[in-house]
Amino acid sequence: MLRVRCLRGGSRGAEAAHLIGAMFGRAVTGWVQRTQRALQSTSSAAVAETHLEDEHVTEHAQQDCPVSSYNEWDPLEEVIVGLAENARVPPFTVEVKYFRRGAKWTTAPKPTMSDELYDQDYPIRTVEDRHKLAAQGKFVTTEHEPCFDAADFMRAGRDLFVQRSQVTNYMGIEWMRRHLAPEYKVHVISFKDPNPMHIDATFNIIGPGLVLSNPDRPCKQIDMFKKAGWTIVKPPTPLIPDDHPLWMSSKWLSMNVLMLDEKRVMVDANETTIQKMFESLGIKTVKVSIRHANSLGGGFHCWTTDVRRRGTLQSYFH
Ligand code: ABU
Repeated sequence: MLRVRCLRGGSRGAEAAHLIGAMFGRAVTGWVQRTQRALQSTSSAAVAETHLEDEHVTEHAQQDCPVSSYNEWDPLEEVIVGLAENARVPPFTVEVKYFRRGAKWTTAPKPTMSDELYDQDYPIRTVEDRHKLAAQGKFVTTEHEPCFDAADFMRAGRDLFVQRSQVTNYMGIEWMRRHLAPEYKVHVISFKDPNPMHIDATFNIIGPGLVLSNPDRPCKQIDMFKKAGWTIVKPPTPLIPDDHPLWMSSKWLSMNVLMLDEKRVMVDANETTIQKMFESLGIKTVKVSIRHANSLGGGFHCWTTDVRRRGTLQSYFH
């Protein structure tokens, strides 16, 4: 059974929680509804399970750690879905429960976001200028201090892929590299993209050696993947109308999908061409309308955090 948690914070929305609940069927819908009721009846920022008794920290746990997600496609067991209402940095809620049950808990460096972190002269108007600067690896953020968004990383077992973007700098990438070494290798990859910000509508890994690569934003290191035997799939042009309001996102949210397991994907109900593409790859599509959440910022991959997937740590990149 899939467990869905709803958390307020960032650009994550309640609508997505309802949608995902509806999509997964009655059991999960009931859970989401109970969660929503609980949210309405409490001022606390998040909701936790009601059936779990308060637990003390014990020495058990590593073997049944509640947090474990080695890649983007292993069978999904627990997922956090964000809520947009009262979005803010959420207080600790499920983290404490996970920690009690054995999860390793790390807080990444929190940028001060001082003026020095931003290039005050960065050209925000002309796309040509931004293309030129992006080609030189220059973006609106400087290297004043580490900063990164997790959404600029993609997981594939022992290999992680990250882009230097408007919101992720090389110091942030280096922090992640040192933090995860030597078990994991962090590869910096780049794209022909004047405004990179979150990799999951650009290069979305959907299976072992299988990646959706945005044809508008070619990957400059694609040969590295081809040599490793990966299959590169170019998704079709999105169908979302040009006048559909989007926040900090592009129409390529169509490829911002969530894998439920290797053979099932959650995809926008309106994006029929990418649905056909998935079916031709032997991947069953679970169709959910998410366009209203697109307007708040992001697609399925953005709105969710896969807390636990069933699977083992492997290498898919040699
Ligand atoms: N945050 C994912 C969307 C980024 C993009 O549209 O390229």
